[in-house]
Order: sequence, then C-alpha cells, then structure tokens
Amino acid sequence: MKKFNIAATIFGLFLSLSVSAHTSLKQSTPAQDAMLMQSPEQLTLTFSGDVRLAKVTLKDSANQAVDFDFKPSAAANSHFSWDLPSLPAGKYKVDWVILGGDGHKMSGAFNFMLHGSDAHSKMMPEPAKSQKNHNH
Ligand SMILES: [Cu+2]
Repeated sequence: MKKFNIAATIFGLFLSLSVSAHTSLKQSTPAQDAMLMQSPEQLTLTFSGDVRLAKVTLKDSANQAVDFDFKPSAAANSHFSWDLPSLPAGKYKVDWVILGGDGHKMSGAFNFMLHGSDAHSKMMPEPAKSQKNHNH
C-alpha cells in the first residue's frame, strides 16, 4: 500500500509539472460541447498564457471550412476573438495550433453544435423536445 502511495504521488507530481509547463486552452466561446440555439456572433479563445496562434480553423460536419478572416498572430497574446458569419445549424469543430511561450507547438480541438429552427424537425419527427431533454 505504501509503495502504491509513493507511485501515485510521483505520478501526480509529474502531471502537475507537465500541466504548468505548457500553455493550454483555458476557455472558449462557443464552449466545448456547447449546444447553441442561435448562431454565435464571435469565436473567442483564451489561453492560460501568452501564445502565438499558428492556425485556427472552423469546420462544419461536411468538413467545409468557415471563413472568419483568421490571420496568424505575430504578437503573443492570451485572448483572441473573431466575428463569425451567420452559421447554418449543424455540428462544428474548431481546431487550433499555437506556439506557446516556451516555444512548444501545441494543438487542440473542440466541438459545438448549433440548433436551428428546422434542425430538430429534420432530426426528430415528433414535436420538438425541450432543451432539458437533450441527450446527444
Ligand atoms: Cu439537440
């Protein structure tokens, strides 16, 4: 049992070190796995430290990129935002690539879903369910 505790402590220490050494995505809008009823007006990314953005893409479920005038950032910053065009209902994926303060290249992705007025009538023939009953 003692041996296990030491191993767990070392593993926990290693985890916290590796987390603090790297910058990560702290917050975004839309949030990860968000279910929206209206097209989001902005895409924002907030990182845990200053980063330079190498690439950000927004793609729909057909893997078509949505153009939101992304340009790689020359200056390091921790918060970025872009105005979005009006999006049709569907599933979306945001992919990002950053260069962190320590020079490490990192990437990540998150999804969100946009429900339109007709999205549920296509998916569910029965009367629209309330948002609380969503389980996808
Ligand atoms: Cu739904």
